[in-house]
Amino acid sequence: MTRLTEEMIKNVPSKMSDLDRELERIIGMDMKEFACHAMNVDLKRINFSDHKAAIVPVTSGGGVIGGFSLSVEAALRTMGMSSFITSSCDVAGISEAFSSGADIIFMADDERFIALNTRTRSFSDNIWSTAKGYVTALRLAEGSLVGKRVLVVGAGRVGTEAVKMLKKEGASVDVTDIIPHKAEVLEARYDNVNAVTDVSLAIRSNRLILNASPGSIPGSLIQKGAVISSPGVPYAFDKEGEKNAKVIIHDVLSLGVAVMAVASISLSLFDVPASEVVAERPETK
Ligand code: 2YJ
Repeated sequence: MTRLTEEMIKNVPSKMSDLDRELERIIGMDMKEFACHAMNVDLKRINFSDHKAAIVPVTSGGGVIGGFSLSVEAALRTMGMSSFITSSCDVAGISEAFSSGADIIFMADDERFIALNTRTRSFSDNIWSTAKGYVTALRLAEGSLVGKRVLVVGAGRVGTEAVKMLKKEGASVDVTDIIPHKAEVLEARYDNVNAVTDVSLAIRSNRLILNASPGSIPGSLIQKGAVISSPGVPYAFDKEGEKNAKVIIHDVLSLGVAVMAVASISLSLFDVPASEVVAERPETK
């Protein structure tokens, strides 16, 4: 999984209202409405300020990323949640979060990023939530995905969850990866999923694209009027791609965090089963 960098997220807090406006323009909802819609929850049923979130900086692996906790906090505050960053990292930070009465604890290492609901002792995760958010955004931008063909670029963990969700949306799915075997595994596992070995050909042949890869996509490959939902980091598109596409939905962190928050709240408010809001573990593949 791509590790975020300070450079990638440096503008997240200051651009939060731009993201809200951009979402309004493309899909007619702000981030909070959008996350509730993705989770199939009526916005009026959640009082966001009732849910106190702690963000715990984590030093393991590549260490703390400057601005990461601040960016998560900014996304949660935009949704009206009361949120704070613990003054300590790691285990001391978790104990601080509990003793401060946090209902949800956000924490990430290099592999996993979870929103632990302290009331239910279950959590939502960023992989599942990112896939959910970007599949939902693609559907809203396109109107409906029923009977349509969607290309998933990148057969990693977000891509795999997206493939499953797109099938549930009624789409037929092409999947491509620079390591063809990864796409072929998904083709073998799921009906109506077609692995395409030639990544460029796959992109050229599809108008609806969910990009969950870290690679860049040359604009010359993108169809005029393409509708693209792109959680992949770093940002994949050049000026030509932006001109050709009708819509590119992308942000580095906030949409996934927004869906994680509503998913984690749903664990306690709506008895959502914990298994529904996490990605499958790689070892079960
Ligand atoms: O607490 C910190 O500052 C760091 N331990 C954050 C680590 C962030 N984790 C990653 O970048 C992972 N690759 C997962 C990111 C998921 C974003 N979609």
